[in-house]
Amino acid sequence: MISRRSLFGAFVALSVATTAAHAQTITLRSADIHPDGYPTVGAVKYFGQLLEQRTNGRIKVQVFPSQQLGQEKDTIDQTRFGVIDLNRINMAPFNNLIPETFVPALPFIFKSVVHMRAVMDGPIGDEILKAFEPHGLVALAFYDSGARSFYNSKRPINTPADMKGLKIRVQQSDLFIDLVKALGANATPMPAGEVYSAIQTGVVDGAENNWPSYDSFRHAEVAKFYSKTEHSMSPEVFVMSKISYDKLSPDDQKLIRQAAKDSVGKMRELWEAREKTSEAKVRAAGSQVNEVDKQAFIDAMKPVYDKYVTNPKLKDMVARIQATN
Ligand code: BDP
Repeated sequence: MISRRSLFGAFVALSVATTAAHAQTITLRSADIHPDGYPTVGAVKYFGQLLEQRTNGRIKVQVFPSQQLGQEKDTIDQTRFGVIDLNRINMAPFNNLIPETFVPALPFIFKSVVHMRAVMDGPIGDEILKAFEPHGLVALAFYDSGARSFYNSKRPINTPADMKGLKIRVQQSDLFIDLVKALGANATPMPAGEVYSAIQTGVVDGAENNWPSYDSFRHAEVAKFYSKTEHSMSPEVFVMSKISYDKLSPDDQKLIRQAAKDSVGKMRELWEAREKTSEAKVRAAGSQVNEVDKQAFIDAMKPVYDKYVTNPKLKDMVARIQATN
């Protein structure tokens, strides 16, 4: 027979357990400058769904798209200080902080998407992910970002000579400034959110990006000439604040890492579809697209390699990438 006391005891224990379970419900806030529906936002939401399923709802992810938490560079600091838990961001704004991150952004370092994935999915990719840790960030996964090409409001670019004198917006990365300078154009670093009006008002003549961003940022409306230089495949990276990560149990940390890895395939699926629809959309809306003399662009990039690939570690990494099939 159960005594009153033990019934009471059982009730208390249960409510404590419930309270404890409640107290342990964790919601992680994730930043993205892209709007809802963009592949990166979709991939992080998918990551959140996986986590929620695998923890029976104990860990949730709330994505703040459309620059709600700020431009990329601001969100880096907030993530390092633990104000934002997760951040999907391009590698370029990390270039000045973490030298390893400029390696996959180097002009023409990858021969193809297949080559890029082989490198980023393998040991070189892991080394680059690890390089974030001393900077207060746990880099969880790379996401595809296609190839970036130049576009502008003035003229088609066929050879580097056509770039001469153009004012081109770049991401806030010295590597990208030098890349544009090596082509004889003027580089203006600025956050993505300011580029549309900068082109519209003539502060810059153009920028460089992949099809989905050219479309999604509506740059196609103000810069009709899209020239397929495909000069950089600077990937996206999904990072977590080390402060937030360290608060989790080792088991939860493992779940986070695994769910991030498992979201890469989803990202690639969303990305491939979006590249096609964006390209078709901007072409139909009147963008003038042209192929370029690629070799001339590759040749013009030598000074960038000479300036950036200087120490033995980076030289070795570049050599290993070039040797990867
Ligand atoms: C897009 C990236 C985004 C960058 C943006 C840019 O997805 O993270 O911020 O380019 O050019 O392709 O700033």
